[in-house]
Amino acid sequence: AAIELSLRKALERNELALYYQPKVSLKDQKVMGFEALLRWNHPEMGLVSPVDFIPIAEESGLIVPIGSWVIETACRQIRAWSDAGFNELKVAVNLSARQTKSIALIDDVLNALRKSGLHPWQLELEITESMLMDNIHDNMDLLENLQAAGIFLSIDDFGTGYSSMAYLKRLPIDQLKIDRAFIKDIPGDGDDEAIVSAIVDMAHRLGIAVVAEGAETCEQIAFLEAAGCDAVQGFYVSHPLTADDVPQFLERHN
Ligand code: G
Ligand code: G
Ligand code: MN
Ligand code: NA
Repeated sequence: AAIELSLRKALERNELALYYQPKVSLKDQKVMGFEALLRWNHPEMGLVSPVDFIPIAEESGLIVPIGSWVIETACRQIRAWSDAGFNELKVAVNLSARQTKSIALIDDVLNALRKSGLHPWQLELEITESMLMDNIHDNMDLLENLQAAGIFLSIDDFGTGYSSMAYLKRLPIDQLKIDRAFIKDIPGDGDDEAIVSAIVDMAHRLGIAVVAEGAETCEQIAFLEAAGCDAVQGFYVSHPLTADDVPQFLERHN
């Protein structure tokens, strides 16, 4: 299709960009790092959401070179901010299903770390709960290899994808990101409050950190803090920022 053809050209034409959404610790308000979010600046269509082009990239296999560009660009960018004197920040990159099945992934990750000089723990990889459970045996091996390399591993959109407690116990996971569906009606919805509190307690007992996604209000932040959640990401703290806007954000928030 025409869109696939123009996506194929997008990388070489410099039409892809990363936005960065901050993640803030609830313990001390410190900026821990950013989630890198891919955007396509199409010459005619304008800004295209990943929701619309990631499926095409997956289907066509273009996600492998694009994903590799995302990992390398995110690592270089975080390294540049560290060199500029900001704290040692983490950067989180979203993986797609096709990437987790690609043998190139580990090499891409190790190359990006080597070229940028980032510490492995500064790179966080996010894999959605449903993607993880879809192919749990292969993913278990992949996560074990990534963990052995020192990479920080998160389960994205947690709570929407049927993971069994048995796997949660065995998976080499550092962090859960609670899906924003559970955050949007707290405080107030007693069921969601119970679910969020229970996820936090369970994760902590397993030695796993917890981030809440999609926090938009001061009341949500207060609830999450009281529930013992480690960190938040969401419009309340900041929308995803262009790389140019990040240094100013960091100056104001640390
Ligand atoms: O940033 P936004 O809300 O538009 O993102 C929409 C979806 O696209 C989210 O599910 C997010 O995880 C996904 N996404 C954003 N950037 C990337 C990326 O670099 N790779 C993959 N695979 N998914 C991404
Ligand atoms: O699926 P994933 O969790 O990776 O999706 C990340 C996407 O969620 C980002 O693209 C971002 O645009 C969106 N997002 C981030 N914070 C908020 C928020 O507070 N509210 C809503 N509705 N969306 C958010
Ligand atoms: Mn994510
Ligand atoms: Na995601």
